[in-house]
Amino acid sequence: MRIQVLTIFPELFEPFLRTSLVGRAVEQGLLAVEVHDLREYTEDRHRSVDDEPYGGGGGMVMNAPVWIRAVRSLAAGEPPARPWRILLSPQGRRLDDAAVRQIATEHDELVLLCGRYEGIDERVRELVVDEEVSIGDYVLSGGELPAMVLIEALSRQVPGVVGLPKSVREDSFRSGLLDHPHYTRPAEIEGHAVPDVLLSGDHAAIERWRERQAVRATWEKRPDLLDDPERLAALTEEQRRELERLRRP
Ligand code: 4HQ
Repeated sequence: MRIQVLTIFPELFEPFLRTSLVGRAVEQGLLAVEVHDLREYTEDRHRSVDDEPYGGGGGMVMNAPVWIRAVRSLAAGEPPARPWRILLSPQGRRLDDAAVRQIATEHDELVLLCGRYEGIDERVRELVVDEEVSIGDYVLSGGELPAMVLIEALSRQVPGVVGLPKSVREDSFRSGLLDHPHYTRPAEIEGHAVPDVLLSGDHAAIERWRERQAVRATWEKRPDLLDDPERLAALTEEQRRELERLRRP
């Protein structure tokens, strides 16, 4: 997968792209990320990218012409022959697991537009954006953190990036639910013990316990996830029985 980013703060991406899972994916050539400084596409002496809003009011608005030049120079033509253009914005489709998977499967090349200030001239959306994506209902100062969130989530969908085949398999096994609790040493902390089954060495029993715990965690913390028929259909027999017990104790 190849991702190009447009931003006035390219330096924000440097440690992120060098570190951890994303860093390794880039190093291994599984993921290519190119960060472009929007100011490189300005044509005035001061390299300005914003101006006062028509109609007045506070704040500044990012200029359309510089964005349009930049996006077209990175992603010319028509899809699927050119990269898919995503604007990070609170007005976008809310990012969730289904959206991440869809973007990852449908598009091999992306351009991510990271805005700043009070927003971007509406003509940018109209002329050079294919899709708007939001990472949640809160207001940030720029699209850079949302772009990094999207890049990290997408990278995990690229084959070969998430290393351990075992954890991937067990992940999809419990797919769509919250994770079961995790423990490591010591076996007891201030009277809080690790559940016995995890020390039993009985791997089948441990797997059944984890499946049940995933259902319980979801029931207690995110019951809305259990309203989704797709998720219910993906439950194992063990998980179905646990859900029955929770529903009528
Ligand atoms: N932004 N999810 C960029 C966001 C946001 C979000 C606000 C985007 C500021 C300039 N983006 N503008 N939430 O809060 O994606």
